[in-house]
Amino acid sequence: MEKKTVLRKPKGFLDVYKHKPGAEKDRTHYCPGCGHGILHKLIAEAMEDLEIIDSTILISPVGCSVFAYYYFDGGHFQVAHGRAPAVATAVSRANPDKVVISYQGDGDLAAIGANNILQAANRGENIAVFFVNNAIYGMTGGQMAPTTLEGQKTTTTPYGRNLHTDGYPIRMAEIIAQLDAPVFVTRVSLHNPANIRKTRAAVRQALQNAKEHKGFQFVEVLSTCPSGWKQDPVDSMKWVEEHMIPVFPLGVLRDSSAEASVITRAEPIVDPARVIEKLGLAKGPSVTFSRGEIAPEYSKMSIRVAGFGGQGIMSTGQILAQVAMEYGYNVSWLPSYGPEMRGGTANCSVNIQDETIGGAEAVNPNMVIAMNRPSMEKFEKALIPGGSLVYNSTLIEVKPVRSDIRIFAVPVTGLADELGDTRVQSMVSVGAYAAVTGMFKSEDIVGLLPQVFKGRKQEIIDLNARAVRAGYDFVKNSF
Ligand SMILES: Cc1ncc(C[n+]2csc(CCOP(=O)(O)OP(=O)(O)O)c2C)c(N)n1
Repeated sequence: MEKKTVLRKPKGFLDVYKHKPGAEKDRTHYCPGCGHGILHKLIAEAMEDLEIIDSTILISPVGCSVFAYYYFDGGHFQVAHGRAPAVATAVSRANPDKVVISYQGDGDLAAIGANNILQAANRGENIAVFFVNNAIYGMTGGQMAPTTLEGQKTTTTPYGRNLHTDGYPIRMAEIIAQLDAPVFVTRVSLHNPANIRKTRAAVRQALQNAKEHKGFQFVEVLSTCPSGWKQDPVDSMKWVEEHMIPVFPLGVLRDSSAEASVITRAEPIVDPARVIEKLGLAKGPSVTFSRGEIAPEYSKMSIRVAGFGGQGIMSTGQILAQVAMEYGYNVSWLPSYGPEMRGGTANCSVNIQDETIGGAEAVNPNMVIAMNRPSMEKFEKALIPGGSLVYNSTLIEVKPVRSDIRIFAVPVTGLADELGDTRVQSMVSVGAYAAVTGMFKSEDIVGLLPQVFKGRKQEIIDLNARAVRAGYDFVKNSF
């Protein structure tokens, strides 16, 4: 029978690459001559041949490979710049039967994420790291990376990398290889077919070890970036051979695959039952207050509180969450700080609902409490149609622009000042929130204040009680 060669996409890839909703293409977003596509193919083939497609979880980074989730037919997490090893650690420890891949560029792994990778390697996490070293920050247009060569021109080293001012190229594989824990550490290259075959073997070795849960695998892959290097693909391949390999020699730096024992980190260090008991969670939710009638639009809240640092933004959110717990709701509170603490912008997200909370950030809130103008301008847009905007009319002189939301102008700072202390603004906001939503009774909040201000003087508690009532009454009397 005649032998036929069938060229097809490896099954480790998805059938269709959905780059953008509605724009399905059958090719990748990589530039011609880029090494990422070749390495992607080698990984996808190995996933198929090692039968790990269903058990692979891939952590994609920030950089040109951010879109790995468009291509691979495995589980995915996309993470913040440099944080793939940390997320891979969590994923692998929570799922000890899975193959966890951390795919990273040199800006990602060797600059912003350098400590992350070192600590994960040193702990010998059960992960396979593919480190694409193209000597440059590709995605952002070709800035210097820690791996940029001496004399190499980049957008941030227009006269070439100067060792005296910019330091030396970092050899990550060598650094990782001298740690005790890693099992397999190698450097390979994609600059010609013979080396692509060696890379193929290295990818398989790393993934085979990962499949057998044999600890930390590190494959550094020298790769081309014709766009970032301002060269054509053919010259790029020559450049790897002539310039990169002398600085980043190829070969296996460490391989204890044969002797490495299977590492299992499934056993929790702390017994979860003890944690539950210690935190008092075993008792179930403590419901102190009974709920009143709540309009359907306020029965499930996703709230953004925003303003200047120092305006009590974080405490407003915390107190809303704390009070809601006493009514038996599930709650979350997530702070987000600007670069400065006092005087800078700050906001927090609060969720209050009966269902389990999936994500803590209030991306599309149904309530925004804006304490200053920049916060209102930023978060008014995010409100869902029909959502509620409570804004601090003492400090915000402009009017909200949307007509499809409910608007509550509350002079939060003014009401606090009338009580003699601007710092009680947060309690005025909490009172206003209670009146707008009907979710809390003002006297319930007041009843909780001794607990909130435990150990503080009675006069502070009384002042805050007046602030809650001031915000509550203002809304009740005005709207
Ligand atoms: C915290 C943070 N800082 C900076 C950036 C901007 N940024 C996006 S990609 C990138 C560099 C990626 O370079 P590399 O890891 O080498 O990957 P490549 O694009 O070359 O594949 C940077 C600095 C960001 N997205 N997040």
